[in-house]
Amino acid sequence: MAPRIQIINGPNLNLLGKRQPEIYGAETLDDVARDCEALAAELGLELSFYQSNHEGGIIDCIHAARETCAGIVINPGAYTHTSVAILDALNAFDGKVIECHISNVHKRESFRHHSYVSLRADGVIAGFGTQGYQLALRRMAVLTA
Ligand code: CA2
Repeated sequence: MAPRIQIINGPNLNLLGKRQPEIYGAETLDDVARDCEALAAELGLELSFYQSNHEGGIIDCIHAARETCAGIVINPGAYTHTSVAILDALNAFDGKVIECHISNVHKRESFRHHSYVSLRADGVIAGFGTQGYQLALRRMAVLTA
């Protein structure tokens, strides 16, 4: 059976392509989902795509993935820098985890330099724009083979 990968996007990422294109690019989240679906088919991966502006929704999604998914690609948005609860949920997930940021967080404000999620992530991508999701999926295909 094809490994299933859960892609999770956190708060405000529903605005992708609609505001601040100089930081986050012109692609919408629907564009990202469509590109990821196409690549997943090529790579032999099943995909689930989720976005929430709520910490609890993201945690519930991670819990559900425990039963169904071999890997999680997560852009936790600003929760990256604040959420021990999301880190705890990821620590209860046995599969692979890749943290993905559209912008290069290390080139931005110092409060974006620390990530709780990085303590759990098997890999971290930052600064590759929305292409980062595709790079994460390519790596997931290797890690879950
Ligand atoms: O670079 C990333 O992917 C971030 O995870 C994005 C978060 C930010 O808080 C992190 O430090 C880095 C913010 C997401 C906001 O997304 C928007 C997209 C378009 C317009 C407005 C916000």
